[in-house]
Amino acid sequence: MRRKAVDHLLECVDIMDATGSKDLKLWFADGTNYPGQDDIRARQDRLAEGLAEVYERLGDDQRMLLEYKLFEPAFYTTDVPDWGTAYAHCLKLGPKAQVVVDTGHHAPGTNIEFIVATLLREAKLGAFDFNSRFYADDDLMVGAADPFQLFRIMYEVIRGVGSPPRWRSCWISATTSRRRSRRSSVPS
Ligand SMILES: [Mn+2]
Repeated sequence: MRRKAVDHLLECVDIMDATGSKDLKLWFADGTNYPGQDDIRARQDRLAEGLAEVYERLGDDQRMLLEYKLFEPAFYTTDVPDWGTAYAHCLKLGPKAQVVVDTGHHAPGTNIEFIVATLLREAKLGAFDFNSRFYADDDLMVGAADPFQLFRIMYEVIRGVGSPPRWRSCWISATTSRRRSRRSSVPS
């Protein structure tokens, strides 16, 4: 099963080559629902191993973008639950690996602009998914729940873009989500 999953990602890079796509954006739904269901550390080892194989396959002008989410569909552990885990994997992989910040993927009260500022300082902010949330991963239009938070995030983005030299080596891609009236697939 793991082989199949990694091969799928490698095939994605083949398609990137064919289409001229630059970014392999990854969000993993994997996790566990109950303590003891699986070995947390071993899962991280397997994840790192798989990511490394795909990273090696990337071309010089291609990036791997790793997205994190606190929970859902798993409720106990998620393999990439937060920016720290995503950052640790990306740091180990190399400069072509960067973190995706989905603004709807944090615990209530999280200081997202601090995460943005920190990742920008480290040249590890690769992309945004601009969403908003009242409860969990609501996928509402960005700024819906807290417009001032969006302002604070953008303030850090503007500061980060204007602060060389480390920022020069990376750039941000962004997508915005619209609320899906009825989800037919697992949200990312
Ligand atoms: Mn997302």
